[in-house]
Amino acid sequence: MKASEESVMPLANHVVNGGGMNERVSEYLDFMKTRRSVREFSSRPVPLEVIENIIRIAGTAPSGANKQPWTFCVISNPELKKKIRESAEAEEFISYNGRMGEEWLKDLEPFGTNHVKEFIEVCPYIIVVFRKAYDIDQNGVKHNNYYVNESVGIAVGFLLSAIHQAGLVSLTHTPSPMNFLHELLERPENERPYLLIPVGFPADDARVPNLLRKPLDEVSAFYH
Ligand code: IYR
Repeated sequence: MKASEESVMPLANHVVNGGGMNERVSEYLDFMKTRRSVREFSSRPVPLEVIENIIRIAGTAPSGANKQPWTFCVISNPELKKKIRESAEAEEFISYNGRMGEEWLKDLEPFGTNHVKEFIEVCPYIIVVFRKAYDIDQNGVKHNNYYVNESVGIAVGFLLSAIHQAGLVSLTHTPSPMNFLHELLERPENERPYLLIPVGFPADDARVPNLLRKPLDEVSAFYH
């Protein structure tokens, strides 16, 4: 199918003009290498406009048929954060005490994680990402979304990069199962919780595990 003439536009200049390509991408690599998941947050406030722009950046992600099948819920309300923490910890407690196997516990050992999720209450904002399994229009009619997991995963990648660009830190937290988020945030029936992401400044004494990233030859295969 060909897009109609009226619905197309030229690309932004920087895409067409390849000058400085290697410098830009090398700088971006150095910058992204410094991004880390953080589990100890400061309660230092973050301007809401920054969070809004971070979400706008996530919203520029490609998605199946441009359906943008996501909702980013931003929670700063202390009572709601407390309830979310309690429910997340209850599920995590079960996971860490028998629900998941020995291998899981061993794989997580280097990260020093446990069922205590203090960061949910400490950080200024939690972003809970929902994926929209389908859309519901104003008349209550259901419409398909496509490649929803892929689309929302890409949007979250953009979100994490934007959080890093803002000089803030985040954690991709996956309380499991996380249906409690659907209830606590009173989301519509077409939405499913995808990830819980605390956002803020790191605690002064925050430490991160000393992780290595796999080298290029381990994560790629070239076919010239
Ligand atoms: N969701 C749990 C456990 C956990 C699982 C994986 I895989 C991680 O990379 C990190 C944590 C938790 O958040 O503690």
